[in-house]
Amino acid sequence: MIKSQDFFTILKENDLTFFTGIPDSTFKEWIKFIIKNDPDSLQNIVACNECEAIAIATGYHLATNKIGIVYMQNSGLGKTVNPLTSLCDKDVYSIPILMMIGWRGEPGIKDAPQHKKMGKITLSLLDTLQIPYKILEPDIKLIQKHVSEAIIYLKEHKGPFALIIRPNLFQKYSDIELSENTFEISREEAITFLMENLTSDDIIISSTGHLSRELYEYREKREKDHYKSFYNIGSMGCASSIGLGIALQKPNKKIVVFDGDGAAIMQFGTFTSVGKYKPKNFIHVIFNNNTHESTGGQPTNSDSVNFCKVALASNYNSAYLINTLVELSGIIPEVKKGEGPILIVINIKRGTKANLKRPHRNPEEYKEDFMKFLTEYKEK
Ligand SMILES: Cc1ncc(C[n+]2csc(CCOP(=O)(O)OP(=O)(O)O)c2C)c(N)n1
Repeated sequence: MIKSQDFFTILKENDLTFFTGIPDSTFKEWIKFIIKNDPDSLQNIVACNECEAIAIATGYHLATNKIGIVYMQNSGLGKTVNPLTSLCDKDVYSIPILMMIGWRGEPGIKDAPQHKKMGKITLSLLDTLQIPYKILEPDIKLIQKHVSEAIIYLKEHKGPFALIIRPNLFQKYSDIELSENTFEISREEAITFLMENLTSDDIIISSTGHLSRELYEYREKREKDHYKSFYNIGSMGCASSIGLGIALQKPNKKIVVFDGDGAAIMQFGTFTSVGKYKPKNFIHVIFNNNTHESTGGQPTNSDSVNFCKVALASNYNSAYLINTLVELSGIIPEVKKGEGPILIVINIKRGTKANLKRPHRNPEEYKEDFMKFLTEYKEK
């Protein structure tokens, strides 16, 4: 393992002090380091998605003639293909960017199913994009050499270069947690409350990370009615769009989306699609902890966002901001009677149980049960 400080020293020697991206648990200790050292010795801009991060680093380069670093999990690499090919590529504007890509799903290493395909194709996708890369080994001298090679390439060829990061490259940076929020409800309490008071027979589409895993645990411990859930374990930010697609086909069934603040921000445009097509049976719940908790608690930009105003301005019918279980309980009758789209933002504190379970069956099996449930519903 290497120390984040040693890695940063190498970057700083090469005038690389600008960072933007979406976090990955693969290098959460490194991200803790850049958050803690921003803005003293570096600048870190929290992006809404990886595509945007490439564009922000492009703007940084245009304004300074320096090279920005974009960090991401390899699941976000797909989102960057458009700006990499149509903005940064040498056939277009030739923008040098150093990418740090967390390698989930590396062949031969056990990982969750949503990482399998991208893990397998990460290096070949970079080859296809004609982006050279180095896989970083835990050897600081070798890393120094790779960064020097990257700099030579970036300056000569003026195009993107990638550093591939495996889990556990970085040592623990510090025990200091990233900032706490002051909210009082836990995600588990909010899920339990909603499941028991609002959604027992509804369809729930849940977002990537701890949220789907907590909902899974809820169902696993009780009725085991997983068939009413679509656990959107990958494709971060897509839960509300999946919900929209179902809601429009099943107008008599309530569709409840359990979303994260980071995920909602990642695909913010979805608010406009939901508002435009206005499904009456659509309830969108955002569990807002102001962080990407599932990848280590890095901040999202939600502390400066008013989700309720965004939803109303996008043509949702109503929107509620909830801080306590009493408030949540107070809106349930209205929400049950009300016409969608309805947004409920629940401010939740950080934290989750250790060793949260993951859905244990093959995702396709859950999908088949879920589709059967939807079909049978139609026949009723
Ligand atoms: C496109 C993409 N980028 C990054 C990730 C890695 N990732 C998984 S969960 C997560 C955080 C989700 O944050 P939020 O929606 O706020 O939910 P929380 O983790 O706080 O429950 C991230 C960044 C991913 N799965 N997909």
